[in-house]
Amino acid sequence: MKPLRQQNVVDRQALLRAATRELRGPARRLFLKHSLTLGGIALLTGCTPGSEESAEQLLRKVSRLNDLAQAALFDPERLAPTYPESMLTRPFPFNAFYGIEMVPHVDAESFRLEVSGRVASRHAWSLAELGGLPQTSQVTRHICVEGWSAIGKWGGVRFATFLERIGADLSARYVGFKCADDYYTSIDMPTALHPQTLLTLRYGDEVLPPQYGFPMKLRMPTKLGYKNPKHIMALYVTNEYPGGYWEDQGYNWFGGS
Ligand SMILES: Nc1nc2c(c(=O)[nH]1)N[C@H]1C(S)=C(S)[C@@H](COP(=O)(O)O)O[C@H]1N2
Ligand SMILES: [Mo]
Repeated sequence: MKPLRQQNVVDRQALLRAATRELRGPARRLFLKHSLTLGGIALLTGCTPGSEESAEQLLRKVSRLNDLAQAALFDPERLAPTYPESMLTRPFPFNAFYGIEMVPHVDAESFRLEVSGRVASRHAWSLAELGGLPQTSQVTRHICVEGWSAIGKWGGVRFATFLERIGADLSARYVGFKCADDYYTSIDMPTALHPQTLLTLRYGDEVLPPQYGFPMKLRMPTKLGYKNPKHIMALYVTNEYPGGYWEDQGYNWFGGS
């Protein structure tokens, strides 16, 4: 337990150094004094709110600072709440950037999960192979920024186990996901390795149904709904910031709950 905590402290300091390095002299002093007035934010981000365009840029930069803060505060050992099965929300809500009639239907037989980037093995995984890895399940709350939350039960492989199997570079910054609809997103490596982050193949006691993301959904009870990709077709490990479908339209990237 100790080494992980120490690691986390080192990461926090590294992040703080990275954040302060980004700042110019007067802004750094403001940052250290915690005097985050609007003028302070303007200095901190190098943006002056005035025109609509610069206000937008300003908000994006504040959101990226927020990512650094959330990453620094993220505790890789802290568990999100779990619930008894008696509290499952029925029916579990469906949500996507399109209506339920547009849900993609992926062929189970021919499906292969593509793996690329900073990994030792680019082997593409069949559903049978993924089902052969150690399975676990959990009952957690999914929170959507559209104003609803629901408790569901998902089962699958610990994502940390999967990343180890493919020989992923666990010191890389991001894991990116490409989905069967045009959705895409990406997460930070500490969250990818969190013990409750599961590559899920099942919902409740069934194979994950199409509307909930067949063939698989990455389920993270430490992140908001839009960070949890459904219909994953490909994933990659990278140090280049990959963004996401909603994130590129202004949603906060870290997206912790
Ligand atoms: N591929 C894909 N994944 C996605 C989305 C999407 O539109 N496409 N929507 C996200 C959002 S905003 C939410 S709230 C959840 C909804 O998951 P559910 O349908 O299982 O409730 O999926 C997330 N993952
Ligand atoms: Mo959502």
